[in-house]
Amino acid sequence: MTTRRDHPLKGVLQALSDDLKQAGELLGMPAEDRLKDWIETVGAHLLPRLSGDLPLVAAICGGGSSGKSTLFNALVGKAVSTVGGRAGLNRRVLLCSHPTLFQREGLLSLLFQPFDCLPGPLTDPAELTTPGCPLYVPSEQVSADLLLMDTPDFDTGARGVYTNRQASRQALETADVLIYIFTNSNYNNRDNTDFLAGELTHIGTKKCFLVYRVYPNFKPEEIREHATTVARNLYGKEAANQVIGVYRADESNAVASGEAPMLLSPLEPGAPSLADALQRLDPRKLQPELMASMLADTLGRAAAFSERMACSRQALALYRDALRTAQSHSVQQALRHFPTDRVLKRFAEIWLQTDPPHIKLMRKTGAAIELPYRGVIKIVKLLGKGRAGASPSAKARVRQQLEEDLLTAVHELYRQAVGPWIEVTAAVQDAAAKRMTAIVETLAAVPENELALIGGKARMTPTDQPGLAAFKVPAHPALAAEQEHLKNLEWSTTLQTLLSRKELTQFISRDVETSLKELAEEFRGQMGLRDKLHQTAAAFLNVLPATAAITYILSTGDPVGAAGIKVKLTGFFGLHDLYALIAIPATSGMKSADRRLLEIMLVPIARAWLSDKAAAVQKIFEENLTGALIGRAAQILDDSRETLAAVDDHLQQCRKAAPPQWQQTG
Ligand SMILES: Nc1nc2c(ncn2[C@@H]2O[C@H](COP(=O)(O)OP(=O)(O)OP(=O)(O)O)[C@@H](O)[C@H]2O)c(=O)[nH]1
Ligand SMILES: [Mg+2]
Repeated sequence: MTTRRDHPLKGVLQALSDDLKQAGELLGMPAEDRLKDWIETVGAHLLPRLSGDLPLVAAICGGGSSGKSTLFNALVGKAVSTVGGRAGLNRRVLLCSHPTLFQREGLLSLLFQPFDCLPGPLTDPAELTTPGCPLYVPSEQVSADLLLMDTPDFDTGARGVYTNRQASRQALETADVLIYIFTNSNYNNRDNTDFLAGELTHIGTKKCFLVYRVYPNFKPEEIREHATTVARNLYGKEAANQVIGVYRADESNAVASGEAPMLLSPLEPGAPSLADALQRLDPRKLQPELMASMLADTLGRAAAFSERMACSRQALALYRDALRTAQSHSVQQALRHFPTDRVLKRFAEIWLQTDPPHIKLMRKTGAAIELPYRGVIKIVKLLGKGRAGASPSAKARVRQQLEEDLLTAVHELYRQAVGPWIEVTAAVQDAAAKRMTAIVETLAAVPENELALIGGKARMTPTDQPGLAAFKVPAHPALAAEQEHLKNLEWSTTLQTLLSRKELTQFISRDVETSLKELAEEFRGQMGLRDKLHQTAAAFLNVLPATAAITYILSTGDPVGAAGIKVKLTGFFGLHDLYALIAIPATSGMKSADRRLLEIMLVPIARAWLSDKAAAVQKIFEENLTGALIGRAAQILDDSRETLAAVDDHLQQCRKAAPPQWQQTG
């Protein structure tokens, strides 16, 4: 919700946060802790700071029994917070400010958004010793520009489980400045300073005061030395700029017995008292500095997320391409043993039957074969001798072989589709393979610890076969749900369904007729009247089954020098060109000129037929296996393109909307 006093940055920052959240969800990184943390921090701590004038929030923090509540009471001028010898006494946050602050409508709910409940007035101090919502108490002694917090300790507990850390963390994240109180027994406790250092620099860098509760006989040099250790442990090299005052609080029996308030004195002579220093901290001065460092941090991290997300998008495109390439391989696998001989023979029959009447007449009179292709008759006779019909058992064998090929191909594709990796070879010359190679190179820059976001490290390595490269591409986290769905399918049932599907049966046998008829018509159309080739076609086709005996191989390289007729098939994703090699027995006694003629006839038929079948197999694969993955990937790629463009746009707008005093220099 925006109000009149909201800074213009608030709207764009909110939009940036929404975009990043959406992009994270699209790209399968909702569980990414750093993104979640960023979104929460922006919502809880940065956006509220863009809503008009806020008081300066100063939180007193430290280990159990270090004297936090005693210090709080001294600063607010009355014994309101519970004090005691048992470490971990305070379980809740206690707030104090001028009474007018608590009358400002909506202020507390804005500041305490990260807590699940709104602060209520303190009625019974005993409530502070039970966990619950923050409580507040007004005091005339504190200005309305300052909100002081007494916080639960962050070190009571055992074996790494700290009772009050969560409550303490929430309070510290809400604060603009911290007052860290420590004693001689815990000043060098790294566990404490490490925790605090994390909070101080969680988003931007917060400044702090140090209060050392010491024995009166401690010399200033000793105090300075210990305070320096603490400061260094908190901020490293930046310590001198970030610690804005060091105070000593001498141990006193009067304080212990509650007869006197804690007395603080600045370590540096002439420095203001802590109360004065706090009152003098102008929120309008301190906050721009904090805002500048918070914004720099926030926008820097957002830019890093956007970069990572762009990588994730690329990784998804890579996965989709690899899957489609694997699918092409499986199509190739499924078409390995297609019965070219039967196809060609039947085509010849159809061709003859569908000849126009005048051609039929010409054929009877012998006119047709007077035309340019002499020698055809001779070949027909020659080859006709070897012709063999397909027996019923041969037909059954062919069918079985086809089924086997198809099942092997489906199995292989399923394994790739549900696996953590796709491993596939692709022709380096192919456009898809070039794109995949480029993506693999870009993604090589993703650091080890970020690889989980894109599923793992993608690789491309050359193979023994020239022109072929091997790709190993991790499954993308954004497709986890679709992969899981595929995994959960009962595989044997899926196969059953697949095998019983109408189009599959048709693929294997029945629609042969229709396709061939269509093919014959198409050829006639293409040849035109001037082309007399078709008149001799029938003669050829009649004997082709014996000639092209019938084996063909599908390979992804050009079978240079191989004996037989090469049929180049294009349009297989990731495979560049596929070659079907149709073998012609050397014994056929064909002259090279006749062979060329045969090739002219045979190549288009084989190409059209195989392309048609390849499309049919691919359709079966997509409908049953890969479609959900490929479709979802395409959709995410589309949606995330827009979302990431919006992220970058809003990032720029945020940078522009930040006033100069919020721009970090150096
Ligand atoms: N002798 C002496 N005792 C002090 C002084 N300041 C605090 N104490 C005692 O130290 C004990 C702990 O003080 P608290 O102010 O409750 O400490 P705290 O950090 O709020 O403790 P928790 O709320 O339990 O985390 C109490 O018994 C105080 O009376 C001091 O300056 N001198
Ligand atoms: Mg306390």
